[in-house]
Amino acid sequence: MIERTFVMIKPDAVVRGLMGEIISRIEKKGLKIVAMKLHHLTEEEAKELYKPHEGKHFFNDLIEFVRSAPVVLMAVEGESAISVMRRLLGSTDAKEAAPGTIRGDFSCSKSMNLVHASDSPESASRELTIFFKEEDYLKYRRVDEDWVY
Ligand code: FUP
Repeated sequence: MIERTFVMIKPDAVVRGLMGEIISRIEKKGLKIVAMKLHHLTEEEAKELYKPHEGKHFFNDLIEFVRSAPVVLMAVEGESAISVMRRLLGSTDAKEAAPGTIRGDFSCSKSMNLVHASDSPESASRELTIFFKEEDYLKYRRVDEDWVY
């Protein structure tokens, strides 16, 4: 089934110059980025995004971290996009993430783990609506009747 998921390239990846690498892996996997913006999260947006973690011991540090520099917000579509994106990322704790995954290849941290992606259809829908409106999702095809890229 074609799904749409929410992906956020976190401040550590942006500051380390890994935006291109991460976007490239998403594209090469065959997923489509249908909306994208570089953005500095407000406190309200950060708290809304991580609402399910409110009250946990790492919550305040997490909010501070995701607001420490710009992030890239994306809507990503494709066959089973939600689970495919999660596998591209690897485990939350990047020390445990398998080599070949984004976290496994570029991080050793549980908190600064480079990218967020929704973990279920319910989370995807909730998270996407925080940042995007229906008209933000753009349609395109790899090969059109008139243009071959
Ligand atoms: P994930 O879905 O892989 O992003 O992981 P979680 O939803 O479990 O956690 C959200 C974010 O909280 C993680 F990306 C990193 C951070 N976190 C910590 O900093 N410490 C923890 O012990 C657990 C999560």
